[in-house]
Amino acid sequence: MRRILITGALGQIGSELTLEMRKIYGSGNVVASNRRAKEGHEELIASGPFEIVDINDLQTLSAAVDKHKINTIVNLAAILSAVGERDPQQCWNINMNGLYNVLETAREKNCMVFTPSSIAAFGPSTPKDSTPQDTIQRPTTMYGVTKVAGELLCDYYFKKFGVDTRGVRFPGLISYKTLPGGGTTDYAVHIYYEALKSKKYTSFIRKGTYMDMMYIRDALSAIIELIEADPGRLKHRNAFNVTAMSFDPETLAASIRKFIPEFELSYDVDPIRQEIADSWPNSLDDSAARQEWDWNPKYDLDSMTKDMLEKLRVKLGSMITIYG
Ligand code: NAD
Ligand code: AKB
Repeated sequence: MRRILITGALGQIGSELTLEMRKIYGSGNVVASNRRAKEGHEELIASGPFEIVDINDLQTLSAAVDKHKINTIVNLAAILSAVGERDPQQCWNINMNGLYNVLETAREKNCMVFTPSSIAAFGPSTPKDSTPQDTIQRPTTMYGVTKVAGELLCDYYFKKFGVDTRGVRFPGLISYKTLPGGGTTDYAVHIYYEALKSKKYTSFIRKGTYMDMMYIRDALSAIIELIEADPGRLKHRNAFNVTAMSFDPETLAASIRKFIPEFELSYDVDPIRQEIADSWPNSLDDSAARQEWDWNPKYDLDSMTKDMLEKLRVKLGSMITIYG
C-alpha cells in the first residue's frame, strides 16, 4: 500500500495533487505538508493528514516520514524561475539542499521519490524546436541550474543507492485553484483571470515567444502515471520531457477570443522574465515519455481554455458571458 508524503503541498501543483491522490489512495494514506500553513487551503488541510515540514530541516522531514510510515515522497517544495532570479541563494538552498534532504531520507527509509524538473533545465544553446530528450543542458538561471543538478542527483541516488527516483520536465502549468508561485510562464494563468475580470490583459511576455504548456489535469496524470509505471520499462527515470501544447501570447489570446470575443491583449514586457523565456525551448519532443510509460495528454489549447474559463468564472463570480 502506498503511504505518500507531499512536500510543498500548498503550492500550485500540490494543492490539486493532494486531493487527487486522496481520491485514489485514500485520504489517510496521503500526508500533505508545507513549510507553513497558508490561507485559502482550509479544505485541503481538513481533508486528511497535514504536517508543517520544511525540507531544509532534515529532522522534521525524517520524523514525518517515520510518523506516517511513508514509502513514497512527492517533493514539490521549490522556488520557481522568476523568484529564483530575485533570490538565487534561497533558490539553491531549497531546490538543492532541500532535495538532498529528501533523497537522504528516502535512502535511509527506503522510499520512492518523485521530484519534478522543468523546461528551465534547458538553456540558450539547447536546440529550440522539438527539443530532444537527451540534449545540451546549459541553463542560464539559478532555477535552471538547480533543475539540471536535481536531475543528476536523482539519477545518482538511483544508480548508487537504488532509490526509486522518478521525475518529469514539466512545461508551464495552467490551473485555476491556486495561483502559480512566481515563474515565467505565469502570464498564461493570469491572462484567464483578467479575461474574466476586465476582458483585457497586459502581457509581460513578448508576442512571438513560444513556450510549452500543459493543463493541470494532464500534469496530475503525468505524476500519478509515472509513479505507477513499470520500472522495467523506464530508461530515463528522472527527467522525462512532457508537453501538451506550445503557444505564444497571441495564440493564447486567439483561443480566449473564441469564448470571449471582445478580449484585448496588450504588452508591457518585463526584461527579466523575457530573458528567461528566450532561453527556454519553443517546443519539446516527449516521445521517450510516450514510449516508456504511455504518456498521452488529453487537453489541447481550446479544450483547456474552455475548462479554465468555465471553472474560473464560478470561482471569481464573474458575470462575463462565455460563448462556445
Ligand atoms: P509553488 O511555488 O506553487 O509551490 C511550492 C510550495 O512549496 C509552496 O507552497 C511553498 O510554500 C512551499 N515551500 C517552499 N519552500 C519550502 C521548504 N523549504 N519546505 C517546504 N515547503 C516549501 O510551486 P509549484 O508550481 O507547485 O511547483 C512544484 C514543483 O514543480 C517545483 O519543483 C517546480 O519547479 C516544478 N514545476 C512547476 C511548474 C509550474 O508551472 N507550476 C513547471 C515546471 C516545474
Ligand atoms: C516557471 O515559469 O518558473 C515554471 C516552470 C516552467 O518551471 N512555471
